[in-house]
Amino acid sequence: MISVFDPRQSAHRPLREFHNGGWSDHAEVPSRATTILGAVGDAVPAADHGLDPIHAVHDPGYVTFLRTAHARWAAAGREGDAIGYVWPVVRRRALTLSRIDAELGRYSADAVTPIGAGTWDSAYWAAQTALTALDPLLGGTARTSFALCRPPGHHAGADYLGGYCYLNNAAIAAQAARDQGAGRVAILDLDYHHGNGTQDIFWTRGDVPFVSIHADPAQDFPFFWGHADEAGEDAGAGATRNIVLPHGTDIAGYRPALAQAIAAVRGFAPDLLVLSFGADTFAGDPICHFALETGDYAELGAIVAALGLPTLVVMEGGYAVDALGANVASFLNGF
Ligand code: OKP
Ligand code: ZN
Repeated sequence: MISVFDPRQSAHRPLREFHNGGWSDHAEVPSRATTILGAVGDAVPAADHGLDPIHAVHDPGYVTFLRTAHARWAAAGREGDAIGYVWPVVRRRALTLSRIDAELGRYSADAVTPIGAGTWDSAYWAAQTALTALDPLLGGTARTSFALCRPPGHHAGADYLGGYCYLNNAAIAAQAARDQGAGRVAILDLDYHHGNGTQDIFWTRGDVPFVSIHADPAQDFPFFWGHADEAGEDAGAGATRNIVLPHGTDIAGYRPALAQAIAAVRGFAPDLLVLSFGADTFAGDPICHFALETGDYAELGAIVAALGLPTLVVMEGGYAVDALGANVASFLNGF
């Protein structure tokens, strides 16, 4: 299996996180990626595919905001990371304002996703990492590849950041595959959290079906998306499937959900699979509440592999840094 990792992804180093009403260390740390790299061994760096495939998914105004936000925050006299603190609530009229404080609200879904001096570079190279890992699948020289992306992407929508995510790496790769001739590209999201950004991006489309297993959003982040009755609209009606599980779910509870998700993916008869893989379903994850064990990931990998599809595995979450390398390696070995 080909793995892609780009060291420029380590420039993103969020200083701290607003957590339970106070500040704590940010959970999405650079060592997440390097510990996975250590466990998977060899990886090639990303090749630059430019901005076009990013703009094929994300609003150019949002991309410019992301690229320039930290410099504008600093120019406004602020120290540290740029973080939004005022949002245009539902039913407020759409205003176009250029003040950085206003744009942070316009283009973000939460206050846990800081923009620092290195954020754009890392998000850009994470997207390039996914695109680079896709190439051998499209070229027919590999059946499976692993994009070691950081920061993660599945909470980022076409014009918003959130949930530690800035550019939606999986969506960018899926769209690039479509644009290069893949007929139908399914996205299966096995991160602990619902991939609301991915769901939003493909909500009205039938060519990129989205299937996700995640913690019930009635109980957990991102709360406002990912409920079982959300199924897509217009040409996308029925092409979104959300399978929700309660806190405490272990492999015995996860297995039937995965069987259901696999059946859904198979039903869409895709030409290619993009797998948003998070290891934050691990029992020891510090911010999540499922109970999978390291050995269980090999079973998950084998079950997904049995679909027999060309598969791009895109790294999403996983915050138990000490076990993260072993969990990802278990999944990829099982695959
Ligand atoms: C990103 B990915 C605040 C809780 C906020 C955000 C979780 C983002 C997860 N105390 N949690 O899906 O792994
Ligand atoms: Zn997650």
